[in-house]
Amino acid sequence: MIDFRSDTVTKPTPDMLQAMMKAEVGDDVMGEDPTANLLQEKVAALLGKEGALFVPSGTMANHVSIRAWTEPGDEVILHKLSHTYLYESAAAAALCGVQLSLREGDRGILNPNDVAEAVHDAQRDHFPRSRVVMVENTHNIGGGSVYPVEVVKEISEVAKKKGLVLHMDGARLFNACVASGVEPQDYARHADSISICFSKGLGAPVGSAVAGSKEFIKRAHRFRKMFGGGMRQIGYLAAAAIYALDHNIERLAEDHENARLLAEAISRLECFRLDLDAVETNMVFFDVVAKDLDALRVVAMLRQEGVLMGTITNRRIRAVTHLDVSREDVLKAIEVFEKLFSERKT
Ligand code: TLP
Repeated sequence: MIDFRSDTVTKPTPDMLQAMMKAEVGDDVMGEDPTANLLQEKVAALLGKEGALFVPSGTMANHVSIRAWTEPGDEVILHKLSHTYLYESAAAAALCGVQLSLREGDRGILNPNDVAEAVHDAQRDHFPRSRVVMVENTHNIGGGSVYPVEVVKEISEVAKKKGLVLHMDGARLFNACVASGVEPQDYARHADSISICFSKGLGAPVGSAVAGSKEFIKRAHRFRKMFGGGMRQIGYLAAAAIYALDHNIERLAEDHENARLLAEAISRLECFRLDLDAVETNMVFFDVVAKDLDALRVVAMLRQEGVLMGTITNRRIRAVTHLDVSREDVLKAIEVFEKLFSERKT
């Protein structure tokens, strides 16, 4: 099977497993896991922050951050297609007690003026207290789109001026960095807190981190424990994350090239609609326009031929490239597409 369902599906390579097996470990809830501590220092340095915290997932990274910045009844401003709104089991409501203010924006990118307008007047008790602006970089459902760093800067200036903080969901920050040439620190300097994931494009089996000031990390640490994310001998997992940071960032460029190759081939088929300009990183979104097909049917046909992709709506399909999809795999997938769909009309 050639698995384009997500970059979360990668399995550790033998070298990564070796690094995991050699890890020195201790009880991390007691702060005594040397490898987790090393990872946290490394992440903090990479992002130019005072501290970092290893957490089990991107979802937890976002919610220890939101909870650390807010009190129940506060409001978080974010894009209406953000992962935190669509795919995190309403944790913002259930675990943090916050209200989400959903905004528009081309391809998942918020507009600084719109953010400014969304902030409530802090003096009026009728309104929720606007507290956090959240940006997702790259933006998943926006198409794997890269936040221009100037836009992040402008949004952070709006936030600061109005007394809010900016949290960046950087589950795929390194894809954004590799695609744009912007350094991780140069994105992170505009964010009061930032999450990254090791288990997406970077190929580790588990894990994410959040970074920010010492004070923020202290609060996030408390909520990690409260949310059940205090883990013990996690050096084995932290070693995989360290390996991922050391070896798997630059190679994301290959995933981006593979995504483009796949996108170009799909865009030539009449029964699909695909905007090539929207393919900026490792994600390819396309719509089924043929009347006698829909997304579920297309995905089922591809599966029969050994190609896995995911549906987003009944017309929209997502394909994600990653470490476990080679160029040869992409070429094979293209052959499958051509075999199945080149004769189909709209
Ligand atoms: N995204 C997954 C699915 O949950 C949809 C995927 O396959 O893309 N932020 C962003 C931007 C994400 O894309 C994801 C995962 C998360 C956070 C959550 O990470 P995990 O799955 O580690 O909780």
